[in-house]
Amino acid sequence: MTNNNFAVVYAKDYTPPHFTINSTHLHFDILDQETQVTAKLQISRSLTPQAKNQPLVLDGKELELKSVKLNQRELSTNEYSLDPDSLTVPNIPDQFTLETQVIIKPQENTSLSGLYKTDNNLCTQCESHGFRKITYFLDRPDVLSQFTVTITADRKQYPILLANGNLLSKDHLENNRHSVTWHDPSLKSAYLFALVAGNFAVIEDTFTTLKNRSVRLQIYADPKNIEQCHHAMSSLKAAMRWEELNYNSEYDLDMYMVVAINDFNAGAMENKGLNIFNSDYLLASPDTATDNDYMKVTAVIGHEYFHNWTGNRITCRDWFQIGWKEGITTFREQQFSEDQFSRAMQRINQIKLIRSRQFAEDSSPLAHPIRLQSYIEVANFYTLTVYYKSAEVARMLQTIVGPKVFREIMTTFFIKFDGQAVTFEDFLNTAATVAQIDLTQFKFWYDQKGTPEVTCESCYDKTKKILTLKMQQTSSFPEQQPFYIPILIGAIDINGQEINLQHNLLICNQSQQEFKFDNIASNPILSLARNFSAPIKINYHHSENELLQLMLHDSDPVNRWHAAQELLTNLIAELCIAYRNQETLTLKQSIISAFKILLEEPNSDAAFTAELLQLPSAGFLIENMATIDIEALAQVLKYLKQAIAQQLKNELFICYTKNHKLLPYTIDATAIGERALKNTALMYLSNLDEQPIIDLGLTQLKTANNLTDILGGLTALTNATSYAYIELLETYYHKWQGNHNLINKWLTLNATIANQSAFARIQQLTQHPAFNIKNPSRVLALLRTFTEANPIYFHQADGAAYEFLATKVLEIDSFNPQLAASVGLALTRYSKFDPKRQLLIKQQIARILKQPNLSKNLFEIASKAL
Ligand code: HT7
Ligand code: ZN
Repeated sequence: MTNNNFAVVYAKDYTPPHFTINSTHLHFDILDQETQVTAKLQISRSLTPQAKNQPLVLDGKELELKSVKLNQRELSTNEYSLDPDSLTVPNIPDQFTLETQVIIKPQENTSLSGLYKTDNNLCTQCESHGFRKITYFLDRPDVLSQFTVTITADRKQYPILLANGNLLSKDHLENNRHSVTWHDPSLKSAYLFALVAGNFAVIEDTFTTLKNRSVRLQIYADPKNIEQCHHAMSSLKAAMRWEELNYNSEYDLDMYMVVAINDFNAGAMENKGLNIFNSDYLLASPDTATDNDYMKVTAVIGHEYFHNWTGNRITCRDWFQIGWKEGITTFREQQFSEDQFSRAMQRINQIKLIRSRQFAEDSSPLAHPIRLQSYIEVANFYTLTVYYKSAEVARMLQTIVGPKVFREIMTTFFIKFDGQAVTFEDFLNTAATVAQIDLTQFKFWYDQKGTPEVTCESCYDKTKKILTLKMQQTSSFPEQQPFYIPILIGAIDINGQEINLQHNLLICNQSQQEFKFDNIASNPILSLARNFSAPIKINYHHSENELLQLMLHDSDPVNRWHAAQELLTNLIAELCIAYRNQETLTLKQSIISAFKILLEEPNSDAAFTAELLQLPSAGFLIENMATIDIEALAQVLKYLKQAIAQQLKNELFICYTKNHKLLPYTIDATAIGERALKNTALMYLSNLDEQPIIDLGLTQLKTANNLTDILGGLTALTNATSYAYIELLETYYHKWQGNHNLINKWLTLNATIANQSAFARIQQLTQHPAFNIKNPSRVLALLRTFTEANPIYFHQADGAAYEFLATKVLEIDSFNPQLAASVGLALTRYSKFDPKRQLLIKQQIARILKQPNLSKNLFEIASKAL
């Protein structure tokens, strides 16, 4: 128990369930003011000695219990006991049927967990602990049951009634009501249960598996948005084929349904055969979704589909194992996306996320290993570490064993553990057996927190032609064991030519190590951790000239980009010092020349060139600079953009014109790349604040046939200091106000404008009709974007933005604790800041902790943050 009386759950306390639920029959009677849920469970006592004589304890929360029947006999209230979290029935046989009837009120459920109302429809979210808010059950992932679900509702209000599996029957009832029954033949955990009832339109397609089985595909959405579902449908078919070709796994049911809703606490949910999506991650049309949104839809559709094997058919034994299902699925999603779009740009975006946000999590008070040891509220741990660091660990395993063996590991695992609830050990043991390697040390990646740092020193002996590379591994948690780190290495010479090394994969698995390479003809420029082969920080001193060579010539695109970022980060750090010393800021000619080459080189992958030209984000700089001087950083970033624009005006303009093609909108890699590059050029140019550039932005707005270009134009115009953009934003609000996703975009755009009025604007926007604090997408678009994409103004010196955020977090906590905890995370990333700012943030955390009736979600985040 914590001092707030919240129980802490420990991984070491896991015990197998005392009962199994062989079959589950649910009946939902959806009425105006309430829903009645009747659950008939066929239960058997487990054969383990510990299960003997145990009472049945079912999880249940916020349920109004009407009756309990044991083997059809109604129990009197003294034959069972109830507390706020459970129903206990003592004295039960080894095999029995238990029937409960409860009343729930979805229209009053604001937490978006369990059964809840969204617009005028009903839907469920059961991961992690939502099912217990629907009925009494063994709500734990290692209890797998076969579900049959009947839903009865008004025919007009709820014409569509969906649940997992196959449709068994449909009936018209009296009083304009109807009823449907669904049966899911697969065994599934309760968290994968789903129900949707409401008024939706549908698009349909079929997918024929390689074994020639036909699967019916349906995507449901609000009738006015149904035409925006075609991209999701083609992505789904691509994902299904990709999974067959790459992992040899076929879809198992006859139907696969996806539903888009507007109120959702995450991106999407992989419920068996009935995925529920936040509409932000499903709907796409040229004028409502950017290129990034299109790619996101493909990625999330893939992610939820890939869960069918890694998560659903093979599930987690307990919630401490979520990093397994989320990591491996995220890795598979990334592989899929890399195959669909620009590989380099996809990988760079994954790395950006890790290096700016996951590393920040690792260095915050909420740092945790991929496999947690304890939690108060597991919903707080669907984190960057659990998803993205875990995906990097899966990728490292692939790097170590090679793609062919990795695939063999996966297919062997699928066969061996199908239908089971597993642990990380089950996966690693399979991997070790198939690859015939010892993964004991590799496992530390799952159980040790923090970002390892590898400090490298190289020495080249010109006469013997030997290169010596020394590595030292350290961690901010000194008690930890060294990690098993695969470091892909390459080298180029001074002319940018690749130098052949005898080995390209180094394993750094000790605190100190030395590697030697012979026959190295000339002094090599090292390219370390190619393709970001491990989620680590590398400390290695490259001279400015070496970084320029790597940026222009490395054969590894990731390290070309990495070199550019390092070069610019070093430059920004130097300029910050110059700014503080009141020196004149100047931009090095070498960087201008390199940018010139990039702008002028024929771009076979324009999306990649656009990435190379980006300045490191403020978030990345905060995480990676030794000291943070927010005021200096704001001025230096402004100066740098202006200086680049001034000195490369011609080249940027030509690049813009070359890549600005008024063609019909397509989402192929070439078109996406050209738009990215052109909008990068426009963004730089907008810093010149000159009328011809403003006109260019305005013309782009007028002629654009897609949202990427519209937002490119709007971003440029809001960036140009002298342009009166307020009116323009209002015009777009009126243009977009009927569309949920466009209003999210509008709020995001407002929240990213990095100028002095940023914080005042955010405050005002929380009162704007566009904002709705009850809708997670709106809250994230405005508040999360402000804290993460506009950190310079979130961290303004007086701490007013911290106080404002804490107030909003407390308000949200009263109706949606999960969302409150997620937004509140911004107040836990303070370790990089000066003592004054740290104090101001901590005061707000302390204020949160003093609040009576704090949810356990927010309590856990805030108490750990102090
Ligand atoms: N597995 C899903 C996680 C999720 C979730 C977790 C907690 C609370 C609400 C949630 N909604 C979805 C999504 C995924 O990773 O695919
Ligand atoms: Zn997932």
